[in-house]
Amino acid sequence: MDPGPPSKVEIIKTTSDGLRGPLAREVASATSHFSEEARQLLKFHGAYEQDDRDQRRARKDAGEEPAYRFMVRAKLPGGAVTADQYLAFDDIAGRYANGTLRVTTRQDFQLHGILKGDLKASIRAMNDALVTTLGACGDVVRNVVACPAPLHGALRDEALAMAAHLSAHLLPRTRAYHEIWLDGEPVASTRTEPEHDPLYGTSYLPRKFKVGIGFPDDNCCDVHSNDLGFLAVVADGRIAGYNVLVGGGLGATHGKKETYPRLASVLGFTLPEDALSVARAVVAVHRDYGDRSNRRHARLKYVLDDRGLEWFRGEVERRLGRALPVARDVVVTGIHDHLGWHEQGNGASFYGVFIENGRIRDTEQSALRTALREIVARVRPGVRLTPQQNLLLTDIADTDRALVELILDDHGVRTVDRVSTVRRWAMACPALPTCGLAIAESERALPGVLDALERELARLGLAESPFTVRMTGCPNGCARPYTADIAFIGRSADRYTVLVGGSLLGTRLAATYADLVPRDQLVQTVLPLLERYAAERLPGERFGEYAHRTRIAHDAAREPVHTARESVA
Ligand code: SRM
Ligand code: SF4
Repeated sequence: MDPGPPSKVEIIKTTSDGLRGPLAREVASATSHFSEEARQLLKFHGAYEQDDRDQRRARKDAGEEPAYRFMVRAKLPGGAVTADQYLAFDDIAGRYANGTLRVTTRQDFQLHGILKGDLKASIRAMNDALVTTLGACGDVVRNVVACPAPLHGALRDEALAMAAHLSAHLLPRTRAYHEIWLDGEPVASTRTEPEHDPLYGTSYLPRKFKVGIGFPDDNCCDVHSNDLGFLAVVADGRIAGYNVLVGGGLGATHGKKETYPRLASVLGFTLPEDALSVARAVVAVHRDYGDRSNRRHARLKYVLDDRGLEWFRGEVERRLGRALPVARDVVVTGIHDHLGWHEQGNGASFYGVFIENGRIRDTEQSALRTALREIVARVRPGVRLTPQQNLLLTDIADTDRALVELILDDHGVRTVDRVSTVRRWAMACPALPTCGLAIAESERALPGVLDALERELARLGLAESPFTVRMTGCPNGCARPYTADIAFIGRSADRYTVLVGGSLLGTRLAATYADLVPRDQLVQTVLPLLERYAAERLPGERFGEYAHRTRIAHDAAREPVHTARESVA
């Protein structure tokens, strides 16, 4: 295979001297934005240069430069933060960002609207709270997702500990981050030896790399959407090991068949203590064989499809120096969103707060951000972010339950019993006005679409049926629309491609049903399907399964990963 010339980003990485490039100088300069080289390197440090797209046209017409703003993403393995860390994020959001906190689909916090002059102070303040942004973006291993619910038994704790362990050991080794943001040793000049990074070398990975840990009875992490997934094999109440899944990824480009969403394939099995070495081996195969010429073809899924699963297993085993045990017979059967009250088993409870599209903010209707700040300051719970963009308040003593409810109620926060089933399971990516890649609205549009959908579902007697509606402003798939029961994917300004037939469990891809649908006709477009579903569904059959079984979509939905007995809570 002719590898082709290295892409521009490859050259920037290799010549960056461990992700330094011109960053330190440009951070210190009084400009509103960065050069292309610094902008690319900035991502590895957890920040994106954006501009306020609502202002773009007017500023251009007025001959002004774009309204540059920065997004900073903190890397939070398993979505776990302490009360103090939560309060620090809340403070940074108010002090330097746009006054909102965004829970991401990978259990991170994102802050939007930061001015370049405040970037260093923001990142520093996160580090003061013992949180890093290093590797939250860029061509490295991203945040490791794991079920955040502190349920009975030690299973979840084990998975969470593994997420933290993998994350810490798969970070880039460079000291550039400390030098640039935390005023560590001076940049480059005093170093005589280049830093050695045995995993990432000097060119890092060809593309982002995502790791997830899932449970068969609770795939809240959509483990099959990750480049590397660990699906727990539970025996005698403990995690006996993990099935290793490789090559998941959802990004696609409209009209380009050579890019596509893909669910991960089963590679083998690992004991928990060997998971890190397996992860290193899989990452190394991506590093060595990923496409460094064409970034659209650079994810691990394309290495796998171009070269085959057997070849891939051989490469992983060669790096491990041993054969990978055969995968155990495990299927995904359930998913939970962990909302509402749940016993933790130690005299404490946790409460899952519904956060619409992950955006924590105060509005006229609900002072969600203030309520959470007050609860965290007074009750001092643990805080966990979920891969469904929600937030769990953990370790709440029984005596504090009433106080938590009172504070939420006083601030007009909708408790989960007052949120419709369809809204509870829905997700949207940020899209406009922050995302530079958005071609249509998403986070700002989905609530209105759901208002209309809720009315129809109630009329059809489907108000209690759980299924996922996911919207994105472009085909990159940030809210994981390709595994949704119903997906609206931005196609052009205010028009969407409609997909149906995915699975709430994340084990089946949806297929295209309609294209270029205007936003105000989205509900009308899926309505005939919902009517048929209401009339023809089998007992217990969910919408995605029905759509898949009856092949109502144009391109027949791809085969599921597993035929599963499904349970939802
Ligand atoms: Fe994403 C790029 C937001 C999860 C696939 N994603 C972006 C950027 C950074 C836009 C950019 O490159 O300029 C978005 C920033 C928007 C903003 O204003 O905040 C963005 N992605 C998000 C978040 C915040 C969406 C959300 O609603 O929470 C999620 C942050 C996760 C995190 O904390 O790390 C987010 N992105 C995902 C997921 C879902 C997942 O990982 O579970 C996917 C699909 C899975 C996958 O990676 O295949 C995803 N994002 C992409 C892609 C397509 C990658 C590809 O292989 O083609 C891009 C574009 C790119 O990388 O070039 C992208
Ligand atoms: Fe931006 Fe597209 Fe991701 Fe939405 S799906 S956040 S529009 S890149």
